[in-house]
Parts: sequence; structure tokens; C-alpha cells
Amino acid sequence: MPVMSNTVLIVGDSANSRKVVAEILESTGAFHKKLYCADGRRALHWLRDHAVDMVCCNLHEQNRDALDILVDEMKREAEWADLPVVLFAQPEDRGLLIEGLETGASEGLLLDAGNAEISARIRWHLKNRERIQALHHAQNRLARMALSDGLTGLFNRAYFDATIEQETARSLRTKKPLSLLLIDLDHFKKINDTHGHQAGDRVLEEVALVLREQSRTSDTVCRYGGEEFAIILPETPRSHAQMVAERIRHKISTLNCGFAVTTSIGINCAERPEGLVPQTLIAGADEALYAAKRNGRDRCETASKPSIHFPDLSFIYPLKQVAATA
Ligand code: GH3
Ligand code: MG
Repeated sequence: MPVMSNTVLIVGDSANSRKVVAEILESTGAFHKKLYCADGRRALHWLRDHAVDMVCCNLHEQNRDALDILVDEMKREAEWADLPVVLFAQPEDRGLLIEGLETGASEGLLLDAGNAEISARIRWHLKNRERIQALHHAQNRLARMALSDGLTGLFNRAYFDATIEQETARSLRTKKPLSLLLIDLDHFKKINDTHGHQAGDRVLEEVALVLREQSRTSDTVCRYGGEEFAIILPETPRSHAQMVAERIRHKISTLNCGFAVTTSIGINCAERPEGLVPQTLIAGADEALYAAKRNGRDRCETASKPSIHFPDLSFIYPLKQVAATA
């Protein structure tokens, strides 16, 4: 049987109880590394610091509560929820194994079950863990694909829509400013028509690189539409957003694509975000972008109106008057 490259964490409250489990596991050939600890609390420390593929516990009446807590904690942490926990017990403690399984352990084995059965069950759980991990990876990859743009690797419009909502809510809560840049390539249709669609695609990739390089990790850089990009800048005042926009405009105008590439950028900032809604922030940036186009392109413009949407409360006044005269 080939030795598999797995790590097991053996939990038992005496050196002898750990040794018994270690010897049984040795015969399975499933582990190249064994870690040992005495109780559930230490087990959680090991799990935090080491990549472990399975937890095996020697269970008896005295440590059942501590191991229950360990299993419970593991099921609550997403990172450990799928880590197999195998309980071993003496034949007279079969009842404890059943209780352990009900608490959430993956397997309960009698210490005298025999090497063949133990080995088969341990290997099944390791394989099952591999399958679950592969599923998680596939799921993460799909989630990334669903939220990013295939050509530039930037976040896509769906991600932008969700993030602008989230950042607006955060900005309302923290009362910190929120800025938005809308960036549109100038006469991009002409670039496509003159140099071909593929050259146009390369320009979009180059521009995406500039946007990434020029923004902070806390900013969200998205492909908003065909040749339009958006950057959400949390906790960023107007003057800083203007500086970033100008830097981006300049960098793009100096790109070496074999032909001139320029952009127009619309900036909007909610300095005091009371009453802010995403639509107002976006509309302001959009108006500023069109002003940049109108004013000759290859330039940045900032929305003049504050990005605050105060609800119309005029209907309250007649009500107040009625209340006052009642
Ligand atoms: P303006 O300066 O007013 O923004 O003019 P423009 O030509 O950039 O704007 P317009 O909206 O007329 O044209 C946008 C062009 O962007 C048309 C479209 O074919 C091109 N485009 C959109 N998405 C892609 C893409 O993924 N790849 C390439 N190569 N071109 C794209
Ligand atoms: Mg354009």
C-alpha cells in the first residue's frame, strides 16, 4: 500500500492513549506526519498553525466533554468544517462513539476493529476530504469567473453594482468620504476601426494594468462597460480622488501602444455622505465624464453638485401646520 502524504493530529490525554492510536494509524500507511496533543484546546492551536488532513481522538468517559467541544468548534469554523474527525474507543465505550457521531464527528471506530477495516475507513475519509476540497476550489474559481471580466481580469459590472451599494452603506455608517471615478477611452471606436479589434483589446488590457497600478488595494477597479472603467475609492476625499484621476489620465496618455491613447475621467465625491445613494454618486460621475468629453477629452472633470440625495420632505410642512393648529 503506498504511503500517502497526509498529516494527522492525534488527540489523547495520556502518552499511552496517543501511542495506541498512532500505532493503529501506522498500519494504514495513510500518514507521513503525525502531530500529538493532549486536549481539545491545544488541538485548536495546532489546527491554526499546521495544515492537518485528519484529527484522530482517543475517546473515553473522562475526555468526552472536551472532545465534544473540539468537534463543535471545528464544525463552526468554515476552514475546519470539512476536516474529518475520527473517534477511537475501547469496545466497552461503543456508546460514547455513537454520541460522538451525533455531535458531528465523521467516524467512530473501536480500537479492536482490525487493521483492514480501520485502514479502509480512514482512506475513505481522506479521499472524501480530497473530493470536498476539489469542489471548493471549483466553486471559488466559478465565483471568481462570475465576478471578473474575462479580457482584463478586473472586476465586472455585477461586482461593481454590489460593491458600490456596500461602500455607500459603509460610508454612511463611518461618515467617511466616498469617491468614484468613471474612466472612458477617447475615440476608441476609431482605434478599433484603424488598428483592428485585437489592437483595441490590447489597449483595454494595458489600460486595466495602469488602473490596477495606480489604485490602492482598498479601491475596487472594475470594467464598467465596453471601454469604460470605474474605480470606487473608499475613505477618499475629493482632492485625493482628483489626484488619482489625473495620475491615471497622464499614465494612459503616455502608454506606448504604437498610437495615441487618451481617456476622459469623471470624478464624483461624497465628502459628507449623509443621505447618499449609489445612483446619485454614479450619476454625478457620469455627468462629469460627459463634461470631460464635451470640454475636449483627455481630461478630468469633477462633479460640481454635492453627491447627496436628500429625500423630499416638503409634504411634512402641511402636516406640521395641521398639528400646530389642532
Ligand atoms: P468617445 O471618445 O466619445 O468615448 O468615443 P468612443 O469611440 O470611445 O465611443 P463609442 O461609444 O462611439 O465607441 C466605443 C467603442 O468601444 C465601440 C466598441 O466597438 C468598442 N468596444 C467595446 N468593447 C470592446 C472590447 O471588448 N474590445 C474592443 N476592441 N473594442 C470594444
Ligand atoms: Mg469612449
